[in-house]
Amino acid sequence: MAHGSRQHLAYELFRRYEGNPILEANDWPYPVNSVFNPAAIKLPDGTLLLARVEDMRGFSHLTLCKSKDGLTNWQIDDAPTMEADHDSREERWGLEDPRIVWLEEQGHFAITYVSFSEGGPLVSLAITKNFKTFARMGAMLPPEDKDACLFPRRFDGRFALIHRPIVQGEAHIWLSMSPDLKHWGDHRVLLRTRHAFWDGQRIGLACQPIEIPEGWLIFYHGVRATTAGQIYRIGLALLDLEQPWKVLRRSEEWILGPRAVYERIGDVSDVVFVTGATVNEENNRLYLYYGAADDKIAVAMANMDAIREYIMMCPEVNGD
Ligand code: BMA
Repeated sequence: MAHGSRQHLAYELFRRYEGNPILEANDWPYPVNSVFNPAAIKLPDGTLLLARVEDMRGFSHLTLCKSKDGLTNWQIDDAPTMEADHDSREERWGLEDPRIVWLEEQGHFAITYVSFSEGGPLVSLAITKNFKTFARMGAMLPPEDKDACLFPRRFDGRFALIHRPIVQGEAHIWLSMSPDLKHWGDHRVLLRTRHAFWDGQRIGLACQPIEIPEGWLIFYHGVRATTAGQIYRIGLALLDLEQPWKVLRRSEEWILGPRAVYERIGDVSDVVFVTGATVNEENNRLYLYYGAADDKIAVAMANMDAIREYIMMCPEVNGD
């Protein structure tokens, strides 16, 4: 497949919802500075977002929003749904950037989020069945670590976590394994930053892994440092279905980047930061939920078959 036509497909793969942004600080039932970077999951009665909400101290908490069609008429909790546990030293400065998966075997949802304090950001785990009561399982790995999500099932009896530690100043995406969600090992780099590319400075997982027949679709954000500041865009990789530490393919180009005014201008300009996705069976579309310029929530959609066609056109990755 010619490289030009693949770039063409990448350019037009995702369509922004015409009602964007779907959620902003003004929609909130209580005073807040900004709402962004939401986890997303599809439930039988609609779509649930767990939004990152920044208060006017600059600290974040998480608030639940529900909508039947995942686009309009959001019911927003009238108080924070998950607040920092101030008795725990790890989250004195708040909770950020959650991701959600449904653990079928365990029969509950797993929320991985960033706990922030003077010790540095780290990834914590909370378990829930109903999004009303949450069992806090504590820190998963030491700081500095962000952008984490579990896979919805185990591999040879072990859970797998994608995360993004900073190691010797480098920000690559890692994969770690655990028999019990508490003890983590077999740490390895999954995807590396690519010098000179759009994702040359830092990368991190975007939404939860999406299972397709060809493998696990991994959306990730990539950062480029420019003289005018940093640009956050989204790319795509494909992992082996049974051995998710094997990267099969990776997009050379980004598939979503700041272009609309609400992505270009905000608290942090030029940021598209995807943290949640749902698969809409009715129209065979993937909905990507993202923080736009760090102060509002937007959604972009693509046909699942077109995403599969695109990722299978992307270059194969041969080991690391
Ligand atoms: C990252 C995270 C995100 C944020 C992004 C852009 O480091 O902290 O929460 O959206 O920067 O500012």
